[in-house]
Amino acid sequence: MTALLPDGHTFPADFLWGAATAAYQIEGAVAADGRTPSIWDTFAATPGATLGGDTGQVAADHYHRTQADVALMRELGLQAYRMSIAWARVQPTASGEVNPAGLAFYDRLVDDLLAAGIKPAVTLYHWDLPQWAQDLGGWPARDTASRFADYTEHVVRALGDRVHLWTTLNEPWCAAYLGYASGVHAPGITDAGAALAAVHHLNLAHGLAGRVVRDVLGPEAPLSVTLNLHVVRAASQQPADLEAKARIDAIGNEVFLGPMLEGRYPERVIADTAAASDWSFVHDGDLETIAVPLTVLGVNYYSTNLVQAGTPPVGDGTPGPDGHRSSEHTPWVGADHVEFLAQPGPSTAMGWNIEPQGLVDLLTQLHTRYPTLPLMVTENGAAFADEIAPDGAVHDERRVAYLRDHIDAVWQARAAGADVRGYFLWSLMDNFEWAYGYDRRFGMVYVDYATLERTVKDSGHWYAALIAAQEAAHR
Ligand code: IFM
Repeated sequence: MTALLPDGHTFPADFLWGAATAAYQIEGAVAADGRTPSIWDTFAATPGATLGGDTGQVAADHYHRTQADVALMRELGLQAYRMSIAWARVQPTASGEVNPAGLAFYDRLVDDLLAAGIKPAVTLYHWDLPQWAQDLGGWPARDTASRFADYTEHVVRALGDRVHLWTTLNEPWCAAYLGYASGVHAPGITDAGAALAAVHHLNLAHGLAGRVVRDVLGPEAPLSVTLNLHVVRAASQQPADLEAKARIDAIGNEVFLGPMLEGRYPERVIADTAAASDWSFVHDGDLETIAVPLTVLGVNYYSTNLVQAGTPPVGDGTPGPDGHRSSEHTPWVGADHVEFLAQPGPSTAMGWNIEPQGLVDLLTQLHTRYPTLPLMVTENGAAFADEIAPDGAVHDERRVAYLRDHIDAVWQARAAGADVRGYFLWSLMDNFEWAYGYDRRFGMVYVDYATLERTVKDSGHWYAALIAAQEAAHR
């Protein structure tokens, strides 16, 4: 087996080792026990929206296999599991009435996890907005933030202090810009002004929901948000290329970090996007609400971006798969005259370049900027075209190498002073990779979509061995 980590690269005893998934990507059972459609059910049913027309109808059928999946997590030695809740299971209609069967599913799952010695880390929103909420205006509508806070209150009261970490949103960048600007994600809208309103209302939803978590569970309740911060590099030190980098930083990162951690929208975000919006959706008091103090900042990292001054970008900045509908619209609102460059070196099946140093840079820079804010890697992983080998195993050595190098990057960031408290591998199992359907496999557990049988890949065995070795180092 591939070496675990370089000798002596030991993490502290309380460093949290976990894996992550999201409701729509694994659960299936889209009409079970009172659940109603989310925007992803509607979007995936739209011809051409996802690769191969794939939908989350069955996904990995986790809804019907939770006990076996939790047993598998235990076998792997996971200390924590990051999951998300499907809002449309909890509040299936616009009345906001709670569906007890929907909540009961998560109640049992949390209990099963705890019984297996696994800490539940719960994300309240991982992109599956109820369709009814979209019909009322979706994230561009202010009321969606209040509705999210109401939903949060029901979930937090039900699961309470059994949850190790509450995360309000996963990657609001994707929800806002891929959902409402480039339209490659649900609900498939292409309206730059709507995307900016969505950004603000997602930020507001984070603040309102975070305050609900604290109101219900107390001021020390563990609270986070997960951001897919972009590591952006300029192709040269020429002023025009540096300006291109600053624009992507602003619209990709600062538009969330600013309000959430500093209680302000940077002036350049407003200025750069003036052609699309006057930002009149920001009301007095919103920024104070959004800047709810966090226990830890969740960081998702996969790759880096290289930009230069040039023609406006199209699509989502990554190569689209053959035959997949590629958007003519850019998610990079206000970033005209920025060009994304292909990067040399190896990449994953997503076309994303493999660069562990980007994770070191991201974590150390965040620590320098927010020295008292602990960090958690809430997603990191790689898609490759895995297959079951004749010996019945999945020999995914490129994923093993990716994980080893990135986990060691976390170690290096810690050694440089960054206060990183945990690492969640994306993903526990192969799942519905949004617009790419089932064509991209991120799991450390292989899912045979015909039989739904699970097979632990070599990367899963490697990760289990790593966790065991890290634990043993503290005995
Ligand atoms: O599958 C997604 C996940 O839902 C959010 N972060 C990135 C992953 C890989 O694309």
